[in-house]
Amino acid sequence: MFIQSQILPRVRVVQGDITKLAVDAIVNAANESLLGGGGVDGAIHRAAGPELLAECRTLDGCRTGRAKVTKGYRLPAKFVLHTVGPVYADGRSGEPDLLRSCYRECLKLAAERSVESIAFPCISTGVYGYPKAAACAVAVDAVLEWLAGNDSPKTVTFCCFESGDAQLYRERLSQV
Ligand code: AR6
Repeated sequence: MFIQSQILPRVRVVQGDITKLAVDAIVNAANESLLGGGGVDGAIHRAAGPELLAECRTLDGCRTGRAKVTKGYRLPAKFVLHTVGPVYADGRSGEPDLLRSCYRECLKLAAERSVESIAFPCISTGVYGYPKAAACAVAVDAVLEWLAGNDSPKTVTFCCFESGDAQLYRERLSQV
């Protein structure tokens, strides 16, 4: 109870476009090439400008479940943490561990850069087909676990593009 009362004020849920958020770092749900795509990846590259792609070309891709960092360029955010969520097959092919790893790796990179505020989209729940409620449970549990053991980042935003997703996150957080 004590731990939850300390942690929950550090978490918020917003509905909207992650490229507009004035946080220190936003997370991109990318693919292993890190060379752009559709969904939130496309939106982030459009908003950041071509310098983002130029830096991504120097990174040599990213494995599923891992993360790499770039600057934010024309975004309000100073950093973009590019992570690659799992493509959902049947839920028994390592997807939950890989998705949990995306959240942890981003939080670790953020902490190493003393990032105070970070925002996550709903990784893997678009093109990659991860069931939304199951992905939400993994995301919330991974973030709360990290916050319980670490002072940085100070705040975590779950940025949901769709209102149904925001509802799922609010419900999950109200249950912890
Ligand atoms: N702000 C916040 N969330 C967004 C935005 C936005 N501007 N646009 C979409 N979403 P997806 P994935 C949400 O498909 O499933 C790309 O082509 C969307 O509603 O972007 O991890 C990459 O290059 C959904 O909840 O990412 C990869 O090839 C969430 O972002 C592939 O898609 C994730 O949907 C990655 O697939």
